[in-house]
Amino acid sequence: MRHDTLFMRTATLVATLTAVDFAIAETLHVPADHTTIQSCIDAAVSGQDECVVAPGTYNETIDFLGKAITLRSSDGPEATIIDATGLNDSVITFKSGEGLDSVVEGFTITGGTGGHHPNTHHGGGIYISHASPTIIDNIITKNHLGEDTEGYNGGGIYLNHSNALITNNTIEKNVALGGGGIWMSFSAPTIEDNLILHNIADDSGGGIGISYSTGLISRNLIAGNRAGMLDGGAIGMGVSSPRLISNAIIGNTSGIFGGALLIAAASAPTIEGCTIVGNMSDYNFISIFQDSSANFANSIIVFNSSRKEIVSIDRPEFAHCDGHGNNVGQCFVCSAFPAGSGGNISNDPLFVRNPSDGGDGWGDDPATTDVDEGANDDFGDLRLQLGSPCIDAGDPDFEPLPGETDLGGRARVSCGRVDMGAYERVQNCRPRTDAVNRTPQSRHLESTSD
Ligand SMILES: [Ca+2]
Ligand SMILES: [Ca+2]
Ligand SMILES: [Ca+2]
Repeated sequence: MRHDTLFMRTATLVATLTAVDFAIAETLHVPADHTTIQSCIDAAVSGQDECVVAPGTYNETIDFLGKAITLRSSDGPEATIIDATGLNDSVITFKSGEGLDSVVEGFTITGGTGGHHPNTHHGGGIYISHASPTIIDNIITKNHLGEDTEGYNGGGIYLNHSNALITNNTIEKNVALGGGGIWMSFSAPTIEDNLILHNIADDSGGGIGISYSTGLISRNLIAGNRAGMLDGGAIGMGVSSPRLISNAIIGNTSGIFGGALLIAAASAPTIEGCTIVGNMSDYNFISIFQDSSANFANSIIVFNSSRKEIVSIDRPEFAHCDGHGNNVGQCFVCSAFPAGSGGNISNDPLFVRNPSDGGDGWGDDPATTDVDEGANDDFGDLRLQLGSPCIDAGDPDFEPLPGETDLGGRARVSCGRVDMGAYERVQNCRPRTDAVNRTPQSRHLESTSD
């Protein structure tokens, strides 16, 4: 009897260990195994299974339910569409403490109107609160937060208390009150290698709206976004200090302040290796105020414009930047840009091709419903031509992170010294003949008097 008991215990223990050690991760197929995406997530075992979705259009909304699983398409975002049209909610929701091992990969995410609060809608495409999932390789487009609600942020993606990873997505033509493309509050996400295009914020932050947040925003193309009535065409921030690294910020507009950037309410971002070109607003295209500061380094800030004079703003710091061709006298950068000191210059950067709005402005003007003025926007080719004054003109002491690349995916530093702007030019690294016999000190003096 005693022997039997011991045997049974041992058998139970072995069975338990076997179940744990040899659990087979299952790939669940939609619609073959589960007719809807949500029913697949309902069935999936957290930390173990994945849901793979076949091409098609799925009219549903998704909640990850806290599960550490990968939800991916078999054939990529163009062929696999989650459309929440008519369902009056966010398309995908993370609100149960999900971490980076909860993954959405390879979908078109559209038709969302946000949800989750009685009178306010947030997160048309993806709603993330107190969770930090991975959002990769999706097209998040034409999500439009309801206009009859009291407040609504994050047309494409809404982040609240989140350290999410958002990478390799196209976030395009979403509409919200704040943060047309992305909204973040109390968050520190990583937003890398995305196209953030033609989103509209009726209020602030056409591309990205940032509130009480930090985080890393790097290697994104942020272009043609619009903050209609207020400010921050590309990015609007308050009480925030994110790092903006190697982004191209092109052709964004706002109704009042900061066609490119609004930096307000004790914000203190760093802007490094960025190319900021062709942005437009009524007042200064980079607006910095309410005890805010901004450190610009190794960046190109050219051909931007503002229609009216400056109002009160705080002074940014510039080091090794090119400020050139900005609309004269009507913006901070053009009137007070410190060319000739701190490694700053004022020269045409010689882009391969300058951006052009096609003659009818950047982005779709909502006032004209019959024509999309954004359709002819050309965001140019902002790589540097041979002979550009921005080549090897960045901070000589700049050290890239291991594996860090420029916006085009090349090494961030070529020829021993970083270039200004988002794109590094790779070329033959011959020593300049005029510099051969100079000491480092004399070269330094020359560079500061450019
Ligand atoms: Ca246009
Ligand atoms: Ca229009
Ligand atoms: Ca270089």
